[in-house]
Amino acid sequence: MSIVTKSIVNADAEARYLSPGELDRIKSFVTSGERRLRIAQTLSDSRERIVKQAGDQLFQKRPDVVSPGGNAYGEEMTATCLRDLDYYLRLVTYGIVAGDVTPIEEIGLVGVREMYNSLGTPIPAVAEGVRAMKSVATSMLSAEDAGEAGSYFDYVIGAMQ
Ligand SMILES: CCC1=C(C)/C(=C/C2=NC(=C\c3[nH]c(/C=C4\NC(=O)[C@H](C)[C@H]4CC)c(C)c3CCC(=O)O)/C(CCC(=O)O)=C2C)NC1=O
Repeated sequence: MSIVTKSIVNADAEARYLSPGELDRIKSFVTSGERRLRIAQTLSDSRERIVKQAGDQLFQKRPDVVSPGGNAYGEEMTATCLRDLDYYLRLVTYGIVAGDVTPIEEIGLVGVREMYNSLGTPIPAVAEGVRAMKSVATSMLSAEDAGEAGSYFDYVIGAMQ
């Protein structure tokens, strides 16, 4: 839910007007809109490159995951692993557009530990892959845009610690 919808739902639940604080937060959401959309566009356009380079970095750092016995060993499993990175990049773009981590949380982080544990997927290695995507993605952005985008990647990484 975006900050706009959320504020309206909260205010209407109490049958009141939006408070000055809520209007301030909506104002900063609106004024940062163009920047957030620009960032999401860049990351969406570059998704293949970001996922590919981050995968290369991850497998260099964690050769065990693509070695025999590793969770991402074999062409099909490696492709599934890269698909998961692409999922998280997509969710990061949702968060950036919404100006809110809730979509990332609800779609990709609730129950994630249990899921990866049951698949035998090492969560620290997934976090490493997301960290690599952050580094590739932010290198394509201005310092200010990188700061904004970086915080959403950090949110995902933090949830996987
Ligand atoms: C959008 C929200 C969403 C997420 C996040 C998601 C993740 C997800 N990753 C899966 C599998 C998997 N995920 C990985 C990922 C990896 N293995 C490693 O060693 C690496 C560290 C890592 C890549 C970074 C692998 C290899 C599998 C297949 C495991 C298997 O089939 O045994 C599966 C099991 C079903 C399937 O294969 O599709 C799910 C549900 N699905 C979703 O709908």
